Amino acid sequence: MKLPKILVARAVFPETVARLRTHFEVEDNPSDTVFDAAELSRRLQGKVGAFTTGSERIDAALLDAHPQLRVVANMAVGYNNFDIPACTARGVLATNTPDVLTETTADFGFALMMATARRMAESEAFLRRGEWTKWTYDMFTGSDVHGSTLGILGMGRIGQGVARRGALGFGMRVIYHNRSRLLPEQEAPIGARYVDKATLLREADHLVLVLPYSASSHHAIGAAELAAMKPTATLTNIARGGIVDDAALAQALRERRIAAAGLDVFEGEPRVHPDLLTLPNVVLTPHIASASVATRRAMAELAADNLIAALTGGVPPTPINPEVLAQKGAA
Ligand code: 8YV
Repeated sequence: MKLPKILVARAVFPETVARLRTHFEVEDNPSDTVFDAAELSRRLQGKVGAFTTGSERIDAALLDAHPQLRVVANMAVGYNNFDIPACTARGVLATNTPDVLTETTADFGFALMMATARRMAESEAFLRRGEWTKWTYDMFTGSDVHGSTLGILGMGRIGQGVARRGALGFGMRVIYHNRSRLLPEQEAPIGARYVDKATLLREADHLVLVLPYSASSHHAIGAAELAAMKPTATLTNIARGGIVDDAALAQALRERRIAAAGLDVFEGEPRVHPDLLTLPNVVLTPHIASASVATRRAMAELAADNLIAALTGGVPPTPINPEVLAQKGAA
């Protein structure tokens, strides 16, 4: 029997690829080349499914070139690399990997915020350079995390995870802004207060960005927003590059209009704005917030579960556009 053909667009756990091979004829990418649009299109010839990461753009032009494609399974919770309306219009199911990475990503967001507030990267670099010759009363003094005001922009699952850590573990006052307000029973255990964006910017001691990227969140934090923050505040971005105007942030950090930033994501990554690389008061990590071994395995397996279910008549666990399944059910 001929197996359906799929593409695994990036290197992933061999066990996941082996599992996919029990259901499909798999073209994988063990050398982990990041395909440009033309190469991705070439590799998708004859494929009914694609296992993707945030690096692969699935847009209308690609979908039009591959009418045989039925499912695109992203190994990521974020899916700004997918044109969802284009997928839905063509009956292509899109899936992502929510939930399995929530706590791991919230751990990292909190760690990055703490590293930023307490100047961990800057002080470690100082020590490694051999510059530590004596204790000094104000050496690398930062700002307290415990008891301060935690601001969350984007209060989905990961945002709530960061808020829980702050409120329950560190006695932080939590304020947040989001498209929609949480239910009272979600706000109450963490004492979270819904505020408008201007209040969030003005009152947060530590602002953490956890909102999805879209045209409407592009440069949600730019020069004006940075100017509205406290000069002692920190900004942490574990969401997506492009939500922050990195050039404006570099300028604000240079002029100490905010104290420091922690960035796991960048506009145009893996390129990083050169000014950020030269500044001491920014902690930079290479998009690793979900990178615990257990969570990356869970993400890969969930993406595989989605592909297998979608192409073998099962129910995909985490569809982004379930209306495609409803259309198929009705057909
Ligand atoms: C991924 C992420 O590692 O899930 C997301 O949205 O940003 C990360 O967990 C990355 O997108 C690679 O797919």
